[in-house]
Amino acid sequence: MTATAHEITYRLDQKRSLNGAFPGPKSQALNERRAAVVAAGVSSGVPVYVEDADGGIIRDVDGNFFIDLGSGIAVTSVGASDPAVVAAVQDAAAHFTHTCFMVTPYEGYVAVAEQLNRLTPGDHEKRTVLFNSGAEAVENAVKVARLATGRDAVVAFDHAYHGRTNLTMALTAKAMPYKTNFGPFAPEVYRMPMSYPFREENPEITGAEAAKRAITMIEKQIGGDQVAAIIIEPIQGEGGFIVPAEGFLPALSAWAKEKGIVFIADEVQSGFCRTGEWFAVNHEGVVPDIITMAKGIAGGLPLSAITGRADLLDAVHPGGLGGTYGGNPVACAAALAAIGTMEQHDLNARARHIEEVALGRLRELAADPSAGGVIGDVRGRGAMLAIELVQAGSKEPNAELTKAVAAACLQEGVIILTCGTYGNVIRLLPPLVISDELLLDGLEVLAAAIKANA
Ligand code: PLZ
Repeated sequence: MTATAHEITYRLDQKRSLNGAFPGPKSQALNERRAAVVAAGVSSGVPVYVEDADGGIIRDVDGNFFIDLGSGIAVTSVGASDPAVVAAVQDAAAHFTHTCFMVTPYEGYVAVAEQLNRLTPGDHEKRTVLFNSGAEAVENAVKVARLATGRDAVVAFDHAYHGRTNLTMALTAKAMPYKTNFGPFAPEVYRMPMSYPFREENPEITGAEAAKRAITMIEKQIGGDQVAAIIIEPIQGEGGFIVPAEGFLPALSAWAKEKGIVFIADEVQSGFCRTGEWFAVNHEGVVPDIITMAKGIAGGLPLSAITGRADLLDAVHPGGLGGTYGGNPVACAAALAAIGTMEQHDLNARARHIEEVALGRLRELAADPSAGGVIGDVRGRGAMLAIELVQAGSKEPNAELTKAVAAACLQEGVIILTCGTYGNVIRLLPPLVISDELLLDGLEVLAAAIKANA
């Protein structure tokens, strides 16, 4: 049976509604206050301020109801105010907000580690460490890989996004806005060609061949025995929701194993039911040595984690890993509740249902002559879906149209995110608890926006 959102109860009316032009007066006033105090380097895609959010709806301070097709960048998969998460957070906070796990430990941290060791792929012995952000998880995965292997080099891929801290900027591929003028960057990071089916020169290239291409370059440019880790997003997020050709990830991970290279799957964006599996690597049966997690893990609270082979993680000397806030007790309580909600409502099935509903609609739209041939590619898994917009009849990226479509959607009350190295990808990341009605309404708005702007 296909899962529906019917058993999910909502606090806010799940309906798009705008009361006049926005930003309304309250949001405008907040924007003015903000401009005087918040650094210009932090920008927001949507000019309204949030007052409440629930299910697939974000309500602003002026009473506008927006459809949320972004989940705060793939975070609020269980919704922005899942009752189980809210109750767990309230209860945890009422007892203690912090003690520092490195000083006086508590059960929540251990319980989250138990859950992550259970849910991540592979039935080998595992260990977990908790942190605060995705970037911090990535940094620590690389630290562990370097220590455990005694090697320096780290391999990342074209179009990769791994964060904004110094090492993760080096791992991230795109200069603007993430890297430009923020260097110098960490050394010993090497970039290899990704499998990007839509943009391959040879459209016939298989996943195994694309892996071979990268492996040959690694061997020639670095030497396999110099490489501590290969880090890859199994479905690339910020880089454009790029799903590598089938066989690419298994071939890479098999080669890494052969060479003693730590294979790190960065599942910060793709993890926790987003793609219809607990982790995106599960679609091809790949078992990473270390997996990085954040975003969807804790229903909106800041928490991240690395889970991996016990021999790698336990190689680190006591005191070598940690941080003041890592595995904060309130965030741990939220994670346990969010994981509970994912299991109780079978959000993996919900994500697959969203794929069924949305992918069909997007493919129809791509083939619809009134969309003017601007949808070059439709791709993704589960509730991590995208369309790549091009100049009609070519593969030339169309960033201008992408911006215009996102703006037109927002104008109609639908929050839609863009991404991609070329800025020409519209991505859908709805909360997994969104109702079919809202999802379909959002997709109709998107279709109309494309037709009107194509
Ligand atoms: N790895 C795969 O997607 C975060 C970044 C938004 P943090 N992606 C959203 C932005 O412009 O800053 C991300 C990711 C993958 C790592 C990260 C980093 O996670 O929690 O933002 O540090």
